[in-house]
Amino acid sequence: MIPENHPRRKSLLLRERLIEGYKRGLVSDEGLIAHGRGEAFDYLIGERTREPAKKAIKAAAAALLLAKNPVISVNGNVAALAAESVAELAKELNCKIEVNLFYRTEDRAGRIEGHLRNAGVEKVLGVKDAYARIPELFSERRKVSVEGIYLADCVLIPLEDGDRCEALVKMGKRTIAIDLNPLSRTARKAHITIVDELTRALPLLIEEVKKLRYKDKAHLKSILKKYNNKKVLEEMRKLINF
Ligand code: PTJ
Repeated sequence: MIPENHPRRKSLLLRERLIEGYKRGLVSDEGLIAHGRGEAFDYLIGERTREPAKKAIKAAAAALLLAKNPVISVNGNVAALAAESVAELAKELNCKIEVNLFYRTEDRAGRIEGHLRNAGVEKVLGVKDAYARIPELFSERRKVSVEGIYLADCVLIPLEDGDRCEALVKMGKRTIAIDLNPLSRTARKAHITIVDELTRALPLLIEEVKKLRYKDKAHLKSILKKYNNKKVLEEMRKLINF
């Protein structure tokens, strides 16, 4: 039992959600460790959404609204922590959702699909249809759906590894990362990097999509033109004070 007034209650509840997902076979063993790394960075950024992340969230919303074929990539941690927000964001954008796992097993992919369906997602790609391959990538993450990530022009990649992020960029896709580590290769390679905790960032991204939805394309393009990911990462790094 976590006391109501515990100063780090939210963080501890998130940990419990991840462990619950682990017990249900959604999260890999390694996913627990990856979460710990995220927690450490979140502690350093003050466990709140900082200004540079808000700029990245706005740019991400603009990019997703401008995309012709956006896809949200979901791994075990993302499914366990934020299935409902992923479902809501996909609905707002009318975009596809694809399961893509680093430590891929067909059993876990199937469980994640079921979990996403329970959260309201009608169609989940990347489970039975991951026949296409991302070139020059050798991890299990190379396996993608033609209908989804393979043909997407914009991919939201929360908690990604650097190799695949780089490969997606090379394929000409606009990539939007959510990663608490501003120093990671994913953070540096993505076009837009939201350095924030996933379950805080997604609701803010949904709000921003709702706000920008009725703006014309020129307005959305001007947001992207003004956005500078390198600068945003540098601002985040300074906030952490490395
Ligand atoms: O489900 P699978 O098989 O695809 O595996 C998923 C993990 C996350 C285990 C896999 O992608 C992995 O090993 O990731 P990495 O390379 O450890 O990178 C995860 C990144 O996400 C790290 O930079 C963490 O700091 C960051 N991170 C962890 N938890 C969160 C986070 N960023 C935002 N929100 C979080 N909750």
